[in-house]
Amino acid sequence: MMEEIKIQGTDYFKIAEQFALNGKITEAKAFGSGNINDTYLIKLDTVDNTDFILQRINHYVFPQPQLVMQNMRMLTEYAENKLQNIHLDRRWQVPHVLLTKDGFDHYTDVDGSFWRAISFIQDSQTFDTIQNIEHSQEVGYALGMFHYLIGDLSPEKFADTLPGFHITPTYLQQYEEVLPLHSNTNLSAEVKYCLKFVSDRQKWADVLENAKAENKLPLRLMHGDPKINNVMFDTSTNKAVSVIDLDTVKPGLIHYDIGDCLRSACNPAGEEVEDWEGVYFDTDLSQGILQGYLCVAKAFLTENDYLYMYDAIRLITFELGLRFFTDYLAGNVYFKIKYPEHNLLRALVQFKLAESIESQANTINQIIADLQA
Ligand code: GN1
Ligand code: MG
Repeated sequence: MMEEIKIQGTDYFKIAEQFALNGKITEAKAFGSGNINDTYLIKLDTVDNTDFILQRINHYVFPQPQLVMQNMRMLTEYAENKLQNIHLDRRWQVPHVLLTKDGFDHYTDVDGSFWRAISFIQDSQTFDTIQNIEHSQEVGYALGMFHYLIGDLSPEKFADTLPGFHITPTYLQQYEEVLPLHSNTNLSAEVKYCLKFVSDRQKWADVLENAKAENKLPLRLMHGDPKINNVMFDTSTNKAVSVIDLDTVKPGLIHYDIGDCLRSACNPAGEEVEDWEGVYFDTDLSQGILQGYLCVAKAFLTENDYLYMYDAIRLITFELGLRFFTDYLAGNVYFKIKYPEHNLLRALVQFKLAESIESQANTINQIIADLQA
């Protein structure tokens, strides 16, 4: 293979050209609302749907981005193949990894930044908040399809690209490491609320890890980040057509996915809302999502999988609040922020949501039991 040519990293248009094998770039713009990577939409002058998403991978979060690409390629190639061999009476697409002119699945610029490109799912869009019940059923269906398409892949073949990801006890350890930095400062009422929120739930936070250790929940391949805006919807039919953002695909629990999907999609206000005290978990939406999910997933779920669903929803919501709060206390080193208190506000939103989940435990458990029956 040829040696990679180096281009100045700030000029993403030039970097995009490395992946634009089929045409000339007509438009390149910042895209989406990711908290970690830098994302751009690149449009080409072709008629055969070759627009793509260009991303600069955050090295702090993903220390070995080449392994992220390895996982992504294994997953997308497998899922695409499986899709070709089943009969599906609706549109479904798997994003695919683009290669550079020199045949690499990434491009490293002179600053050492790691860039990669993925096909854009044409005529589709994402939503940051759920629109209605039909929408929730489609989000659930999308997660089900995702799990179904990769269900036969052995998780051991995939690299652990993000050690500790969704291991709540590990996040608690990190939290405890940054806490002493703040013991002498004047604490606001919001920070005190968060501190108490975490300490009241500390003992329960290993619920999924214990279930995994006791072999009640098997290690499976997971998406890792199936939040609402990672599901693409066909712009004309309003049906889900793809699940995107495959950076966090790695061995884990499907419960992390179920929990993350519901904590994200059943919060009608979305996770970037100022009025955190008004945040709540909508159980009707959760019913819609689980119904859509189980249309596909019922075939491969075990009795134990249902037993831990409620815990997963509660835990991943709590965990994301804890991750935001820890990052706020640590000086905002992980999640991108727009202002210094941003991660504190995000934490409050998730904790309020977790509170709402807890107060509706009976309803949620009943929904799960009715759908399982
Ligand atoms: C991050 O970058 P983005 O928005 O796809 C984070 C997820 C969180 C999410 C919250 C690698 O995802 O775990 O749930 O923010 N990704 C990573 O919006 O930490
Ligand atoms: Mg993501």
